[in-house]
Amino acid sequence: MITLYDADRCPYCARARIALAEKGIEYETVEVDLDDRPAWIYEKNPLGRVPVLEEDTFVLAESAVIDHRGLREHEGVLGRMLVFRFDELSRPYYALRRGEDGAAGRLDVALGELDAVLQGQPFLSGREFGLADIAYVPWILRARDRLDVDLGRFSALADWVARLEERPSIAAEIEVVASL
Ligand SMILES: N[C@@H](CCC(=O)N[C@@H](CS)C(=O)NCC(=O)O)C(=O)O
Repeated sequence: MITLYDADRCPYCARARIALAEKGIEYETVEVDLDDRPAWIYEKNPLGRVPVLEEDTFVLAESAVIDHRGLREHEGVLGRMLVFRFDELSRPYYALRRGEDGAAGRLDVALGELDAVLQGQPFLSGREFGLADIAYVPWILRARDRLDVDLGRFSALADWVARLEERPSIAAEIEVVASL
Protein backbone atom coordinates (compact mmCIF):
# COMPACT_ATOMS: atom_id res chain seq x y z
CA MET A 1 0.00 0.00 0.00
CA ILE A 2 1.10 3.54 -0.72
CA THR A 3 0.99 6.12 2.06
CA LEU A 4 0.94 9.86 1.42
CA TYR A 5 2.08 12.04 4.31
CA ASP A 6 -0.17 14.92 3.55
CA ALA A 7 -1.62 18.22 4.73
CA ASP A 8 -4.85 19.61 3.28
CA ARG A 9 -3.66 23.19 3.30
CA CYS A 10 -0.35 22.43 1.59
CA PRO A 11 -0.40 23.16 -2.17
CA TYR A 12 2.68 20.98 -2.69
CA CYS A 13 0.68 18.09 -1.23
CA ALA A 14 -2.14 19.06 -3.58
CA ARG A 15 0.22 18.35 -6.47
CA ALA A 16 0.74 14.82 -5.17
CA ARG A 17 -2.99 14.29 -4.49
CA ILE A 18 -3.88 15.38 -8.02
CA ALA A 19 -1.17 13.24 -9.64
CA LEU A 20 -2.20 10.13 -7.69
CA ALA A 21 -5.88 10.72 -8.51
CA GLU A 22 -5.09 11.22 -12.20
CA LYS A 23 -3.38 7.85 -12.25
CA GLY A 24 -6.10 6.14 -10.23
CA ILE A 25 -3.57 5.00 -7.65
CA GLU A 26 -5.07 3.99 -4.33
CA TYR A 27 -3.31 5.26 -1.26
CA GLU A 28 -3.85 5.98 2.37
CA THR A 29 -3.29 9.38 3.89
CA VAL A 30 -1.51 10.35 7.07
CA GLU A 31 -2.37 13.96 7.86
CA VAL A 32 0.61 15.89 9.23
CA ASP A 33 -0.05 18.87 11.48
CA LEU A 34 2.08 21.61 9.93
CA ASP A 35 1.79 23.77 13.05
CA ASP A 36 3.12 21.00 15.26
CA ARG A 37 5.11 18.70 13.03
CA PRO A 38 5.77 15.27 14.53
CA ALA A 39 9.44 14.38 15.05
CA TRP A 40 9.05 11.21 12.95
CA ILE A 41 8.44 13.21 9.78
CA TYR A 42 12.21 13.99 9.79
CA GLU A 43 12.85 10.25 9.51
CA LYS A 44 10.80 10.21 6.31
CA ASN A 45 12.19 13.48 4.95
CA PRO A 46 15.27 15.10 6.55
CA LEU A 47 13.82 18.51 5.59
CA GLY A 48 10.71 17.74 7.62
CA ARG A 49 8.44 18.74 4.77
CA VAL A 50 5.36 17.20 3.22
CA PRO A 51 4.38 15.67 0.87
CA VAL A 52 6.18 12.39 1.38
CA LEU A 53 5.17 9.25 -0.46
CA GLU A 54 5.98 5.88 1.07
CA GLU A 55 5.64 2.49 -0.52
CA ASP A 56 7.01 -0.37 1.60
CA THR A 57 10.58 0.73 2.31
CA PHE A 58 10.69 3.20 -0.59
CA VAL A 59 10.30 6.81 0.53
CA LEU A 60 10.01 9.71 -1.89
CA ALA A 61 9.90 13.45 -1.11
CA GLU A 62 9.55 16.56 -3.31
CA SER A 63 6.19 17.05 -4.97
CA ALA A 64 7.60 17.57 -8.47
CA VAL A 65 9.35 14.20 -8.21
CA ILE A 66 6.32 12.43 -6.74
CA ASP A 67 4.22 13.76 -9.64
CA HIS A 68 6.58 12.09 -12.09
CA ARG A 69 5.23 8.64 -11.28
CA GLY A 70 3.72 8.03 -14.72
CA LEU A 71 2.65 11.42 -16.08
CA ARG A 72 5.88 12.48 -17.74
CA GLU A 73 4.96 11.31 -21.23
CA HIS A 74 2.66 14.29 -21.91
CA GLU A 75 5.22 16.91 -21.14
CA GLY A 76 6.43 19.29 -23.82
CA VAL A 77 9.63 21.29 -23.38
CA LEU A 78 7.73 24.47 -22.54
CA GLY A 79 5.91 22.59 -19.79
CA ARG A 80 9.21 21.38 -18.37
CA MET A 81 10.57 24.92 -18.39
CA LEU A 82 7.49 26.16 -16.54
CA VAL A 83 8.00 23.57 -13.81
CA PHE A 84 11.59 24.80 -13.39
CA ARG A 85 10.37 28.39 -13.32
CA PHE A 86 7.67 27.78 -10.75
CA ASP A 87 9.29 30.23 -8.29
CA GLU A 88 8.21 33.05 -10.59
CA LEU A 89 4.66 32.34 -9.43
CA SER A 90 5.25 31.10 -5.90
CA ARG A 91 7.37 34.09 -4.81
CA PRO A 92 4.69 36.74 -5.46
CA TYR A 93 1.97 34.34 -4.28
CA TYR A 94 3.56 33.94 -0.84
CA ALA A 95 4.43 37.64 -0.77
CA LEU A 96 0.74 38.41 -1.30
CA ARG A 97 -0.19 35.98 1.47
CA ARG A 98 2.21 37.82 3.75
CA GLY A 99 0.58 41.10 2.72
CA GLU A 100 3.73 42.59 1.20
CA ASP A 101 3.46 45.86 -0.71
CA GLY A 102 3.43 45.41 -4.48
CA ALA A 103 2.88 41.67 -4.28
CA ALA A 104 -0.50 41.76 -6.04
CA GLY A 105 1.08 43.50 -9.03
CA ARG A 106 3.95 41.01 -9.13
CA LEU A 107 1.51 38.10 -8.98
CA ASP A 108 -0.44 39.67 -11.85
CA VAL A 109 2.75 39.71 -13.92
CA ALA A 110 3.28 35.99 -13.26
CA LEU A 111 -0.37 35.21 -14.04
CA GLY A 112 -0.08 37.26 -17.23
CA GLU A 113 2.88 35.14 -18.31
CA LEU A 114 0.91 31.94 -17.77
CA ASP A 115 -2.00 33.50 -19.64
CA ALA A 116 0.29 34.23 -22.59
CA VAL A 117 1.42 30.58 -22.68
CA LEU A 118 -2.20 29.42 -22.55
CA GLN A 119 -3.16 31.65 -25.45
CA GLY A 120 -1.02 29.35 -27.59
CA GLN A 121 -1.84 25.93 -26.14
CA PRO A 122 -4.70 24.43 -24.11
CA PHE A 123 -2.56 23.22 -21.20
CA LEU A 124 0.60 24.46 -19.54
CA SER A 125 2.05 21.05 -20.38
CA GLY A 126 1.20 21.40 -24.07
CA ARG A 127 -1.60 19.76 -26.00
CA GLU A 128 -2.52 17.53 -23.09
CA PHE A 129 -2.88 17.86 -19.34
CA GLY A 130 0.37 17.02 -17.58
CA LEU A 131 2.95 17.83 -14.94
CA ALA A 132 3.13 21.58 -15.51
CA ASP A 133 -0.63 21.86 -15.03
CA ILE A 134 -0.39 19.88 -11.79
CA ALA A 135 2.58 21.99 -10.69
CA TYR A 136 0.67 25.27 -10.95
CA VAL A 137 -3.01 24.61 -10.39
CA PRO A 138 -2.94 24.28 -6.56
CA TRP A 139 -1.65 27.85 -6.23
CA ILE A 140 -3.97 29.23 -8.89
CA LEU A 141 -6.98 27.73 -7.09
CA ARG A 142 -5.79 29.08 -3.74
CA ALA A 143 -5.12 32.52 -5.25
CA ARG A 144 -8.66 32.57 -6.63
CA ASP A 145 -10.53 31.02 -3.71
CA ARG A 146 -8.45 32.10 -0.70
CA LEU A 147 -6.78 35.35 -1.78
CA ASP A 148 -9.64 36.68 -3.96
CA VAL A 149 -7.47 37.12 -7.02
CA ASP A 150 -9.75 37.82 -9.99
CA LEU A 151 -8.71 35.38 -12.70
CA GLY A 152 -11.33 36.82 -15.07
CA ARG A 153 -8.72 39.42 -16.08
CA PHE A 154 -6.69 36.61 -17.67
CA SER A 155 -9.08 35.01 -20.11
CA ALA A 156 -6.90 32.13 -21.34
CA LEU A 157 -5.92 31.30 -17.75
CA ALA A 158 -9.58 31.44 -16.66
CA ASP A 159 -10.51 29.12 -19.55
CA TRP A 160 -7.72 26.75 -18.50
CA VAL A 161 -9.08 26.64 -14.94
CA ALA A 162 -12.57 25.96 -16.28
CA ARG A 163 -11.16 23.12 -18.42
CA LEU A 164 -9.30 21.67 -15.46
CA GLU A 165 -12.31 21.91 -13.16
CA GLU A 166 -13.98 19.23 -15.26
CA ARG A 167 -11.37 16.71 -14.12
CA PRO A 168 -12.38 14.78 -10.97
CA SER A 169 -8.87 15.23 -9.53
CA ILE A 170 -9.17 19.03 -9.70
CA ALA A 171 -12.81 19.11 -8.58
CA ALA A 172 -11.71 17.17 -5.49
CA GLU A 173 -8.95 19.68 -4.82
CA ILE A 174 -11.40 22.60 -5.13
CA GLU A 175 -13.42 20.94 -2.36
CA VAL A 176 -10.29 20.66 -0.22
CA VAL A 177 -9.57 24.37 -0.75
CA ALA A 178 -13.18 25.25 0.15
CA SER A 179 -12.83 23.30 3.40
CA LEU A 180 -9.69 25.14 4.56
N1 LIG B 1 9.94 21.54 -2.38
C1 LIG B 1 8.98 20.86 -1.55
C2 LIG B 1 8.24 21.91 -0.73
C3 LIG B 1 7.26 21.27 0.23
C4 LIG B 1 6.86 22.26 1.32
O1 LIG B 1 7.41 23.36 1.45
N2 LIG B 1 5.87 21.84 2.12
C5 LIG B 1 5.50 22.66 3.24
C6 LIG B 1 4.02 22.61 3.53
S1 LIG B 1 3.09 23.43 2.26
C7 LIG B 1 6.20 22.17 4.47
O2 LIG B 1 6.24 20.99 4.75
N3 LIG B 1 6.79 23.12 5.19
C8 LIG B 1 7.51 22.85 6.39
C9 LIG B 1 8.89 23.45 6.33
O3 LIG B 1 9.28 24.04 5.32
O4 LIG B 1 9.57 23.32 7.33
C10 LIG B 1 8.02 20.05 -2.42
O5 LIG B 1 7.82 20.45 -3.60
O6 LIG B 1 7.52 19.01 -1.99
